[in-house]
Amino acid sequence: MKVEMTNSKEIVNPKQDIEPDLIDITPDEFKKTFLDEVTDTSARLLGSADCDEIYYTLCRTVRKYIAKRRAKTVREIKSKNSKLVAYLSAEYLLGPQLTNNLLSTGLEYIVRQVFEDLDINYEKIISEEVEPGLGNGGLGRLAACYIDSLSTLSIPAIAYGIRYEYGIFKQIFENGYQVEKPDTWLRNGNVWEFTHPQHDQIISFGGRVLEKKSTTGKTYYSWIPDYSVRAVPTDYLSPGYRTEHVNIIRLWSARSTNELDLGSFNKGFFHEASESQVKAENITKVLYPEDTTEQGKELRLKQQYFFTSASLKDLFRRLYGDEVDPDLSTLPEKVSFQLNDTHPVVAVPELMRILIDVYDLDFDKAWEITSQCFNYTCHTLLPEALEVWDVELFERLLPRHMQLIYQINKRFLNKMSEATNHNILLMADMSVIQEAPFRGVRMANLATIASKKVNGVAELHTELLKSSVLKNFADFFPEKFVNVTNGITPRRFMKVANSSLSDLITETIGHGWVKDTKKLTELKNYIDDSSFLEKLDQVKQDNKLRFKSFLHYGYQMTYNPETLTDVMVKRLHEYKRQTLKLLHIVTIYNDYITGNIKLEDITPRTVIFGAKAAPGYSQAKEIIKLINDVAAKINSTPGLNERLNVLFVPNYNVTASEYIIPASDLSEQISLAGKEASGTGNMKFALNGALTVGTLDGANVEIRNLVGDDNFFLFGMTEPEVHKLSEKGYKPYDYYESNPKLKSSLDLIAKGEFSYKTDTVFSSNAVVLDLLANDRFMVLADYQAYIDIQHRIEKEYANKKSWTKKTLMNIASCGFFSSDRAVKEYIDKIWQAAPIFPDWDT
Ligand code: 26Q
Repeated sequence: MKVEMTNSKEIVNPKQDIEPDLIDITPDEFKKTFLDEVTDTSARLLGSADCDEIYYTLCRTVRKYIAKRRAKTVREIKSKNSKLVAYLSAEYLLGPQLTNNLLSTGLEYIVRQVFEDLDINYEKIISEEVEPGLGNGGLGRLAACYIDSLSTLSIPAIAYGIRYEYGIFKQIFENGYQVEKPDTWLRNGNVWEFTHPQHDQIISFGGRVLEKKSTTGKTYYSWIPDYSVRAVPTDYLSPGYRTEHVNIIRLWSARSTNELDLGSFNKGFFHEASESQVKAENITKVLYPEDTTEQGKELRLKQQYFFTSASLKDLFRRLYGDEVDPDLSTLPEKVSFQLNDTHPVVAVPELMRILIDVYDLDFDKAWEITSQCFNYTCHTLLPEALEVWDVELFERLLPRHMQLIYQINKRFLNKMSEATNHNILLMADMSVIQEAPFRGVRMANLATIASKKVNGVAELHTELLKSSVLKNFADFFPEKFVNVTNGITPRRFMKVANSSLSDLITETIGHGWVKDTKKLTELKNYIDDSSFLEKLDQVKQDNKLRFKSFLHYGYQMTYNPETLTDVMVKRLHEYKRQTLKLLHIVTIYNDYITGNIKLEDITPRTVIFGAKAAPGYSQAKEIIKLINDVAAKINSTPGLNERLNVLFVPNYNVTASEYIIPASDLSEQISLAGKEASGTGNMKFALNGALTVGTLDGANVEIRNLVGDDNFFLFGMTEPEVHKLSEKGYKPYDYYESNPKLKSSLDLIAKGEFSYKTDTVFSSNAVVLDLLANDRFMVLADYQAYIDIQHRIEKEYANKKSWTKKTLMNIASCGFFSSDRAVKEYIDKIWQAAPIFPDWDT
């Protein structure tokens, strides 16, 4: 049915009565702008434009509205002289831009109408987008959620980062093995970018430092670098939801400072002619696909310095322009820098260098300012994941910064010496410089010393930080440490990803929940309302059908939407324990083939995996291979495959998450207690009505507290129990010997049951041997508890109505996990920034 085009604004949005739009445009007006733009960008009429061109044109049209709002925001920020939040992060996992921008502007309904009228398939056009995968996982996605909330809350902010030419690799499977393909996300250009070459910055490396005396006798230092590169900024606009406010994500690309060497070129030395360009551009060529520290990679340190130095200089340009002698003592009132983990911590000595060497401040004054400007978010608990840079490398690349770090450390240690009565052990632990196993710069210590506030990302994590990794710092500077439990944006992970659920919620309690998720608790009033519960079921079913076609068209995978959809999607890491899920699957298989369980007693279930392994993490890659092998066997076992299926969706990313999460019944959050700092997937699932099976780890603890014990499937050891067991000496083999089911499942894997080709037996062995000999993350110790809880889950799932009620309780109780709440906590506890459009308390 065609929608009538009209000039009347009242019927623009069929849901206008419940969800008012900000946008001041009629479908006819939009249609005209759009059609003009088609011709303008493709020199064609609509009829002969292909999908790609239509996608591009639509983006260009939408972008205009956001650009206008951005211009207004800039004017507002300037006139109010507001404090700025500068978020420094090496990663941003932004996800597709078009859907989010349509939502934020309120244009979505108009576009749907206009497209229907023009006979254009909206869904098809939307799916044209290649997402910018400029991050590895949780930390990068968190940064993207926070910038969305900062915009929605009208907080002036700039998110600084790197415009990697190749983002996180594209994962494909060959013979069950992970194969990495380059992510060519920029191949067709990117329509959302605003590049500002006029705001470039020169970034230097290497060389030496000269000590000089001024005419007044003052010693000063002059850094004579070896070489420099150009940093060119490209902005992505981040529009707030239903507000005029638009922040930017400013990503830096490296370019050569030299033009092509025409002399060499004319002599026919083509390679030499462009050598300096190639060398410079290498800096922002690829995202490191590791999500734990890869020690000692020079290029990685270059990336870190490159983007933080460019960002600081950009900020000085904005704040002080060409002022010769600005009042720098008020810098902490003008800006707060948030360090997203230790990756941008080299910004600390860089700010010191700017203040001392460029603006001629003395060291103490510079330190007073610097230590008021920075704050540090820690995202890990694994001591081996803390970044430590080789002193020799640091000195070679950034000699002046190394000098400043020594000076910072010396003053700090002098103070500590006094405070601790020269306790050498304590000082060695807190020193920025480690002596063994190699001389290194400990970035977490530097960050902690330099920051006004240090935060963990979930309650348990912050407590463990204070009692383990950063214990001595927390003992001496307790006021520094705060907790801010992570959050996720309800715009992308509910409104965009799950429009059926969002519409049902809005119909039921009004639209206010999108900006104030506390309102979701009102849904609890419907716990006994059968018609509401039926609708909630229907939403899940619709989402499962949507997921089914995603799997079918995208991956040629068959999925039965009538099954318990059991999902584990996250990076592949031993501590996250994908192998525990695997052992559960193998146990069901084993029970089936040995006749321990009848087919009709098996709960129909589809297990969905999604996980990328760092290319250099061989054990993780063996686990991927084993999951694929087990999946292949299960899916081809007659009888069993009518009840149990295992689907490993390749290349899990934000786009895929938007299909997978809304279709899930069960969310697997099964890390060893004390290892997952927070998790954010866990929040996305709960807010979309999946129930969690989880350990008391990271933010699971808080999810469980909010949803209640009855609505959360808890299992496994607690962190203190884990601690005790490792003190006592953990012996995985004892669990193997004493548990026949566990033993036979592991034996089955080891004997090659799932290795359909002899050359793949290795993966089975690698995984089993490690579990028996080391099992660093105590999979075997939690095995029985996990099997038991899965039995309980099956029983509970059989009672549809009670399951749906639990679903409702999860959605209604998890409003706390909105990134708006998290960002407000950062504002109150850490940044002391204020909104510029005054409507943020709605
Ligand atoms: C560091 C140095 C060299 C190369 C790579 C890295 C690197 C890159 C990415 C180290 C770590 C990361 C990413 C870490 C990460 O995503 N951590 C997750 O952060 C989430 C947001 O706070 C938490 O919810 C997760 O618990 C945590 O694992």
